[in-house]
Amino acid sequence: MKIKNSEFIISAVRPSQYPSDDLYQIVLVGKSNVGKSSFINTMINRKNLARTSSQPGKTRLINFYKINGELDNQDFPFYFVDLPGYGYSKMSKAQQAEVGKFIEEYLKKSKKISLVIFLIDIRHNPTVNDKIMYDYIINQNLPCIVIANKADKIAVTKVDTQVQNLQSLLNPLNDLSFLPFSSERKIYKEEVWKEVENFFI
Ligand SMILES: Nc1nc2c(ncn2[C@@H]2O[C@H](COP(=O)(O)OP(=O)(O)OP(=O)(O)O)[C@@H](O)[C@H]2O)c(=O)[nH]1
Ligand SMILES: [Mg+2]
Repeated sequence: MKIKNSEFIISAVRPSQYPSDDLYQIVLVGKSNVGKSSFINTMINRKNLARTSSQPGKTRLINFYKINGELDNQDFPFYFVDLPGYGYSKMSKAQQAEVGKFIEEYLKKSKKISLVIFLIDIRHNPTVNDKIMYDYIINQNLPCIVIANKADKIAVTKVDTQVQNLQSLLNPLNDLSFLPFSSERKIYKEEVWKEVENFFI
């Protein structure tokens, strides 16, 4: 994928603020701090377009980034949509429920989702909240790929086995793509782009 330009469009808090054009929306879903915003920056070669933080729970809005969106651009234009992370333990239960509702509202009401990129941490088995979110995505019939992020945190020789292990836990049917990734080292980027491009149809 050639990234020619990328720009921040809007931080939405309600569906009426979602972009109304017909561009593909590729949305990042995952627990707080798993690396969603960093993933966007890495994929589009920008240091800090999507706001990242070492303090989880930073992204509380739905941020839309338009990629390759200039008028004369013949390359696939699309949005990366950065959702807030769920499961931030320092939030009260009520705040966590509110974030959950927010995520669900986007996944239900945006009619333009062409792909959900579901991020999990390669080091750990999926959390209870990961499982709930994963089941929700599948039950909504949303197209989805799973990214095992922070692959730099484990030995290179263990990456493949761990990705398979995570797939067997979440997707025993083996019918989704599971891929490793690392924003820290910027590795596996080409493999992930190749997979994402399959959803541009
Ligand atoms: N080692 C390592 N750290 C990463 C990677 N990706 C992100 N991080 C770090 O993890 C922290 C959280 O990254 P973000 O991209 O802000 O995570 P997020 O999922 O957007 O978090 P919320 O917006 O709070 O839901 C930051 O300190 C990042 O530098 C990775 O691949 N490897
Ligand atoms: Mg974020």
